[in-house]
Amino acid sequence: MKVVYTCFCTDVIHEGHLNIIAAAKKYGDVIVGVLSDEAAIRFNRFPSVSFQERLAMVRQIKGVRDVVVQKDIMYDEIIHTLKPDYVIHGDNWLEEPMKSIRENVAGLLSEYGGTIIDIPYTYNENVKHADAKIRERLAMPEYRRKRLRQLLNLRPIVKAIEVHSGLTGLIAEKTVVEHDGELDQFDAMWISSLCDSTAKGKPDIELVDMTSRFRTIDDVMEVTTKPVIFDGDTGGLIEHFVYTVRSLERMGVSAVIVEDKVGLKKNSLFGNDVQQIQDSIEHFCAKLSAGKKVQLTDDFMIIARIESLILEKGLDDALRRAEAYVAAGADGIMIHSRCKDPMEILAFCDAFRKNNIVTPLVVVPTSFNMITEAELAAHGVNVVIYANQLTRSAFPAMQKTAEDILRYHRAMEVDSRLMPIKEIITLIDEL
Ligand code: SPV
Ligand code: MG
Repeated sequence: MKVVYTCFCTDVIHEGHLNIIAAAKKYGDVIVGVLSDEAAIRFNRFPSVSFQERLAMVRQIKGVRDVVVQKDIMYDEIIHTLKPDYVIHGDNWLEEPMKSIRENVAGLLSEYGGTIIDIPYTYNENVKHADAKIRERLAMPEYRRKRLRQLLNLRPIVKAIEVHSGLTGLIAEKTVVEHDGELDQFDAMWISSLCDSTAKGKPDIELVDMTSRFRTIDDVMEVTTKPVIFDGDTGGLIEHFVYTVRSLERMGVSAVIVEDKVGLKKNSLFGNDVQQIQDSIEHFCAKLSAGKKVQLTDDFMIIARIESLILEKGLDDALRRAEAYVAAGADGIMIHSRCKDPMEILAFCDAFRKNNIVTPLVVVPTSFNMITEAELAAHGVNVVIYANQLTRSAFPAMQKTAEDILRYHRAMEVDSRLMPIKEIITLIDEL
């Protein structure tokens, strides 16, 4: 008997999958691979059921001879092991970003004369409904909140990008790229105080109040499923911070990052060019402990942000604070720097990791932007936040368009750089 292989990356079996199995059976014995969690989250949604449940679900399909684990998105290992005569897949993999997977399979099969079978991808009302149900489930607070902790266990480094609206949320949610034969996407979203304020034309000084910041979170959450890390600025008064923690946790936010500053907060990237006051270790620890005390689930994280390097207080001060904040209950440490050279941040990470290998480390490489994710991970960093790049790329593009319309007294000259209306409409999902 010939062997036909297909790989499933799904939380429910619907008629689309059964169509694939029915078509596959005509060619030989069917083996189905179930994609591991680690691989699935590189380009697909976070699984809403466990890997074991997905295996069991596929094992129940009639007509499947064998069920195996596929550990990578690309098929190298599985094809070398199984040497299938055929690999069958829905024809949706003829398009980006999955095209590169098909190319990978074609190359591997050509080594020994195997064949690809593309069958029409099934997309009807039932499939659409099943898909929407998974998305809705992933967006529910109880599923979304714990996702950051889950990702910290699954990803070598969790990648978050700044969002401040439904539209930027959709970009974070849906952007998947293929590069050098690998597929990748963002894991999480950062609700930046800088960009949330900037979008409202306001300075980043805790002027945009919590009610408004929560509205932004809600706009983002309405159209996304990925976990949210909230920039909580200083957290305000301890008496207020505890309410913020409760609200964020209830909304399904995964983490709040609070910085150890008091008084009028200014953006860290100003450093000592403006007056900024660092909190005392004792007072900031009291804030962290108070927050930890009121949270109701084990999912929610309170991450302490250390401003010692920003305020030029030195590495020892930063390390002393990190130790104290962890002892006070912080679930993670964010270390910030505005040096262009990443050495300052890396020195902190290396020193911190000498005595602590478990507490997640977060960095925001806006100034030290030449460092790669892999290099940061090698120094013990767990979360990288691209904190403002979407806002900083959109603003000049909008400004240039406005200038050119004024310059030419019509819109024709700008049109070639605009997204077609048809495309912008398809960005938005309809129920
Ligand atoms: C933000 O994005 O608002 C931050 C990061 O707090 S930074 O602007 O670098 O201080
Ligand atoms: Mg901020």
